[in-house]
Amino acid sequence: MLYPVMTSSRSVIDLSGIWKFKLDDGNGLSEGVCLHPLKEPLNMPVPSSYNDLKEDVSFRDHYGYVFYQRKFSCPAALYRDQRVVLRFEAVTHFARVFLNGEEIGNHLGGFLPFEIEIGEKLRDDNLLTVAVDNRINYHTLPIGNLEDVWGSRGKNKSKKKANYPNFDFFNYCGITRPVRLLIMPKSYIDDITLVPEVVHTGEGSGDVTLRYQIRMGGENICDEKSCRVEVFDANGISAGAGTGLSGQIFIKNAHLWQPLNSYLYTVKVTCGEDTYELPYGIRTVRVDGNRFLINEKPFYFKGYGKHEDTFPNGRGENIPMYVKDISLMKWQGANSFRCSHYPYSEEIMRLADAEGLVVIDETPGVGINLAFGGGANFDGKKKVTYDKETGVQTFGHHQDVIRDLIRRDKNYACVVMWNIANEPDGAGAGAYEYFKPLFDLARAEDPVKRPCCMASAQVSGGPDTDVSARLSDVICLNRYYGWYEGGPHLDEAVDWFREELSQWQKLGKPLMITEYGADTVAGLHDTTPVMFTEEYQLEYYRMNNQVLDEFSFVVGEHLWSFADFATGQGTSRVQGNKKGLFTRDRRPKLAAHYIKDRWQKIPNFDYK
Ligand code: GCB
Repeated sequence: MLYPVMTSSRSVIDLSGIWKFKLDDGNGLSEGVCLHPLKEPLNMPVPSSYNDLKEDVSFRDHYGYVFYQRKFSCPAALYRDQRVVLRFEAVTHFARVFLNGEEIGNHLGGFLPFEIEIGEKLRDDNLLTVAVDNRINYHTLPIGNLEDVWGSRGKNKSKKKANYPNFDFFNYCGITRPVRLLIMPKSYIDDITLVPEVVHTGEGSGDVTLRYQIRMGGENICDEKSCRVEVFDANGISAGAGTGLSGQIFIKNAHLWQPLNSYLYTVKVTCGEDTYELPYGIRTVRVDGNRFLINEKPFYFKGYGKHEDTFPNGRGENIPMYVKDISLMKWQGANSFRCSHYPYSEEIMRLADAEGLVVIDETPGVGINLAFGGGANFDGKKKVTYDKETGVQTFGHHQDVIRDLIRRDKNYACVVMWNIANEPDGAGAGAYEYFKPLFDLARAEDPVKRPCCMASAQVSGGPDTDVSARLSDVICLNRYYGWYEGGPHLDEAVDWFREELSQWQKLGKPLMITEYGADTVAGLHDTTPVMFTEEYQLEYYRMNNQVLDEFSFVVGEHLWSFADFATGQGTSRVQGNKKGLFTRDRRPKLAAHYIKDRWQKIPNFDYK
């Protein structure tokens, strides 16, 4: 799915701004509120999560639908005889879209774009209403529980109908990314797939055969011969061209995209009346034995898992913060991050491509674990994650999000690996049967066959029990030795961590730590490093890093987490998760300086 850009044949009209907004009282849809102007609406920005923008817990934790509405007009001269598409970059989690009193489409899944053709339906003045459902359950990704399994541990349980996330981040919702009108020729470029074959010729250069495939959509598909694909270098000089809907272009001595040393070509496609331009980096990535190779050189991941989480946007797109975050990453000597735990805005993917940040791209497959912490079993009934009747019912939707994610992100050089899920029940009965077809799907869908992984939970055990041993190309462990496991006894946790890594080493695959961290309340200090102080976080990382450095098959360290972030309420969360190296407003904690010092000494390549 192509990102919306303006070209000589395409217009993009941004519908961002203040929309009308209303919480549903449970009857809105049946009373037809989406068909007429909303009565007594609030004002609400798009894009943004709505949760933190008005006061009161009943607003922030509202359960069910909310309604967004705006009027718009579009100059007829712009869209006459053109294809008009309404594009939503992300609506969390389920959207029903109404235009001029008619329901025109819906979409499940809160983190990927969807489009609806509206050409015939446009009038001079239009009323657009979006009903957004924030409810999560065993059918959605991420997974929600039907009762509060993480909160009160006493015998008195809330009977409230509410969202009970089976994951550790606040369930921010709404129209979180832009809404746009796209206007393009009726015969249009629907998709571009690029597959480079690279003969490496030197540091950052190679002879490249770029195979391309163009898919056209719409009416009167143009003559194949009218299709021209041209590659321009960063100075705008032509580097090669081809004709036809598929073909190959040879680029001698091409400039490769490298971590922290980005180089982007522009691929310009013209077919019939339509033109599209794609920034495109050329690089190779593969696993070889227990090494992770980028451009055939052993890469070491230094970075973080993070969240799209800022105040007061919630999960709403925050472009200045994307720029700031990447600046902080570079300040610290990081070279990579993981889109935990859902696909991020394409703005940050494009930025990572441009800035040379390496990205592990992730589906919203989080919470697929009903065995977690005993949580879901508190009522005494054993819940089995993959039970066909009582377990999660997400397999079909999981396939959809894998397809849609890869279709969206397949051409990004920054993306080097697909993470299929975060901390699923990797040792549960049925885990292999659930995940094997999903790994197969990702491998089949990706034209350049990037490695695939899952971020494994400690509760899934070691290589004998965790299905990731069989499925992942890179073993990715979320481990909390010295925090959940053995905290505060760092002197013992160090041995347990070492012992576990020795087990995984026998597999002969590369391994990276995709999460490790300790909750740290900024400003809490002590001469004795006790848990939650900045000093403890520092000692925690020192201990863990010492172990990581002992193992040559460890190809990376992603700290948890880049910055503090909002979560649901619970006895172990102090106004959110405090494992950030930075506070939520991006101030460094003590350990951030230690990590900076460490990472600046660790090269991106050939560390081990
Ligand atoms: C994890 C999860 C992450 C949590 C983290 C924590 O393993 O993947 O979503 O936030 O632990 O801090 O507990």
